[in-house]
Amino acid sequence: MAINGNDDATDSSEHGYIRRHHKHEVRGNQCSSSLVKHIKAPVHLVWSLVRRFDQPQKYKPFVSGCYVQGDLAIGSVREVWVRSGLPATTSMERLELLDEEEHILGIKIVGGDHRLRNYSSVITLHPEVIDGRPGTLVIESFVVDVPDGNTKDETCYFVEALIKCNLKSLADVSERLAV
Ligand code: A9S
Repeated sequence: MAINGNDDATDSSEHGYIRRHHKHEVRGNQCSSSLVKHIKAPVHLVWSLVRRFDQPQKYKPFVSGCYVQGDLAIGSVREVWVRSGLPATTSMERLELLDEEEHILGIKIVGGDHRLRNYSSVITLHPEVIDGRPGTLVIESFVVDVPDGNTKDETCYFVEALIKCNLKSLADVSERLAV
């Protein structure tokens, strides 16, 4: 039983979700953060976009395409093609966790011509009611090495800005489908 009287397993607050699913081991030279987005669309619809490890371009605005070796099993690796104008052209990413019941996707970046080393992220979806309609609370957290020559704050700011764009686009695509 947690101090606030909520039992961890049943605590359905953002705080409870973050504590349960978004704990990252953060080393001295790393930064970590989590972002929250409330989407006016039901969880099954948002999940239908998030779960597609083979098609991140369904909602990620910086991605032009993707190629996956293997059969989308845990451990599959995708090659993500990044749109021009960004500080990368490709990113190799491994599927770490895909939980169809709990709506959890975990990935690790394992390569690519960019500066995000040891990047690991978890995204979780939670049902909620928004304006009396079925909605989705999305939480995305990450941990990443702070590159040489950058500060923790700069690195966190950079990654948070990218994830905010991804979550805004996920909301736009989901809410358009939910109409
Ligand atoms: O795609 C994600 O889920 C999250 C991030 C932070 C992806 C970042 C990125 O794809 C760029 C957008 C190209 C920025 C990578 C891997 C490196 C970058 O520098």
